[in-house]
Amino acid sequence: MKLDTLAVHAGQHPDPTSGAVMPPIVLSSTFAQDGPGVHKGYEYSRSGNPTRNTLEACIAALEGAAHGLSFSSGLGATTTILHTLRPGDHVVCGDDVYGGTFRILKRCFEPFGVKTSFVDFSDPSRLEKAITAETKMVWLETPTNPTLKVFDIAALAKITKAHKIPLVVDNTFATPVIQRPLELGADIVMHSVTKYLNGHSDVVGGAIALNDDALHEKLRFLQNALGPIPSPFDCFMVLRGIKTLHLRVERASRSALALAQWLEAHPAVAKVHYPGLASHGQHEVAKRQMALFGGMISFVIKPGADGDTLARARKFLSNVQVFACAESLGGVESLIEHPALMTHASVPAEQRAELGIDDGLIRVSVGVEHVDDLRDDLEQAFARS
Ligand code: P1T
Repeated sequence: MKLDTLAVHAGQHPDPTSGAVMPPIVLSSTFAQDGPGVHKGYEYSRSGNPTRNTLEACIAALEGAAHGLSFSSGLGATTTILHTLRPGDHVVCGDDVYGGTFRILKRCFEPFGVKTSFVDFSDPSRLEKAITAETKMVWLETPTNPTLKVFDIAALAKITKAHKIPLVVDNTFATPVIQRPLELGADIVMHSVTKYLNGHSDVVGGAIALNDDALHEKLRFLQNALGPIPSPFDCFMVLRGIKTLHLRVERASRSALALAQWLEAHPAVAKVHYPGLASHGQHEVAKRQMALFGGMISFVIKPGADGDTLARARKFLSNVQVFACAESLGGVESLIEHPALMTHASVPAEQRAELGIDDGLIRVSVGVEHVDDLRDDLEQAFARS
C-alpha cells in the first residue's frame, strides 16, 4: 500500500470486542498471567504494551521496515542506539546535527571511551577518509539541523556497507513521506517523533525503524533494560497525528518552497538555506533523493543600520505574531528560532562558526497555515526590526 494509506491504517484494526475504530489506550502497567510465564504476549508495560506495539507497527510500515521501536524522546532513541557501542569504538557523525545529538556524543559517550569525528558528508568521499579500524557506527541527518545540508544516503551507504559499519539516518526533518533511508541502504532510521510524526507539538517521543533481526533484538533488549519508553497515552496521540502526516508534510513543503523563494529575493536577507532552491549546494542530490523539499528553512538576516546582526535577529524574532518564537519543529503551527542561542547553544562556538550557526542564522519550521499570512507576518517583522 501507498504511504497515504499506511499512515491512516498501518498496525490498526477495529477492536474485535467493540468494533472501536481507534486503537484503545491500554494504560495497564502489568498483565495477568495464567501461571508464571504463561501470558498473552504482555507481562509488564516497560517490556511491551499493546498501544505502543500498534504505534511501532505503524512507524515500521511507514519506513518500509521489518521492525519498529518507540521511545520517550528522540534522545531516548539515540541513547539506546549508542548503547550498542563499547568503549574504544569510534563514530563518524555528520558535522551538522541537532545540538542535543552533538551533546550526547561529546559529553555523555566520549567520557566512557566512545569517540566521535564530525565530518561534512556533502562530499561522500570524506566518509571513507574518516573511517578507522575502530569505526563502529556512522550517523547522519539529512536535511541537517539547522543548516539544511543534504547528504547522499545511497552514496554514503555504499561506503558503510563495504566496511560493514551500520549507517544510522535521523529522518526527523524529511519524514518517510519525503525519503525512506532503509530503501537507500541505511541500516537504522531514527526519529524525533516530537516533530512531524506527531505533528501537533503536544508529545515528546522518539522512534527507530530497521530490518536486521539480530540488531532489532539487541535494541529491544536495550529499550527494556535502559527504560526510555513512551506512555500508552502518548503512543495513541502519535498514532492520531500520523494519520495526517502526508497532508501536513505536503502542505508545509509547498509553503516552504514559496517562502524560501520569497526570502531569497528579500533585501533584509543575506542567504537562504533550502534544498528546493537552485542556489542550494546539494540541490541536485535533493531532487534525486527527496520526493518534496520539506518544511524547514534557515536563512541569514542582514545586520541592522547600526551593524549589529544579533540585535536585529533578536528584534525580528520578538516581532513575529503568527509564528511563535520557540524551539522544536514539525507541528501544524509555524515556529521560528535562533539556533545559536536556542537549539544549538550546546555546540561549541568555534564549531558553530565553522558551520555558519552564527548571530544572523534564523531557522523556520513552516506549518499548515495559509502561506500568505506567514509571508505577511515575516514581512511585518522585518519592517519593524
Ligand atoms: O527532542 P527529542 O524528541 O529528544 O529529539 C531530539 C532530536 C533528534 N533529532 C533531530 C533532528 C532533532 O531535531 C531533535 C530535536 N530537535 C529540536 C528540539 C529542535 O528544535 O531542533
